[in-house]
Amino acid sequence: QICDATERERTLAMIKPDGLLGNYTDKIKTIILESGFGIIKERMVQLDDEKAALFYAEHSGKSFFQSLVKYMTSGPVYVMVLEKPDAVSRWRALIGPTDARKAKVSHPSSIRAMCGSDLERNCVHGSDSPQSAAREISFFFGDISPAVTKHDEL
Ligand code: RTP
Ligand code: MG
Repeated sequence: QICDATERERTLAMIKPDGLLGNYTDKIKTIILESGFGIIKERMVQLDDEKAALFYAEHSGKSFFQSLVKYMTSGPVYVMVLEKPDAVSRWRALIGPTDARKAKVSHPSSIRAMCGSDLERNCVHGSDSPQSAAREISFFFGDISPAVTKHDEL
């Protein structure tokens, strides 16, 4: 049992404003649960410019940054902490490529193919590494209990 528990990994999943507006939340959560992820935490958040810019700080120098911040603040987002073995890469595989327009051709059963529109409006986010996942999970949820719980000593 301890062996299984230590193989667990967590990632941050987000339904972006276009996903919420298009009423894809229940559909996406069903896919998540049917794919064997546990949903450890979840909440709806309205990002402001400062928070959106901080979340995507790695892209701050890029041409699409201002547009990205505008998109990410255009309505609420729904953030979830997902857990299962290889959660980071498994969730990235489920959502598909960044450009939803291309996803509809190359990965038609992906989540971005289902609810995204183009390179920017791609309806979902996934952490790109375990390090990013740790940063993004604490960004939205602060310090939460770790995946492996130590048994209490009596
Ligand atoms: P995400 O971080 O949201 O999961 O997306 P990703 O890893 O697949 O792509 P990333 O390169 O991290 O880009 C972050 C988000 O910025 C928007 N974007 N716009 N117009 C453009 O050239 C462009 N490129 C990226 C997308 O919303 C992308 O998800
Ligand atoms: Mg990214």
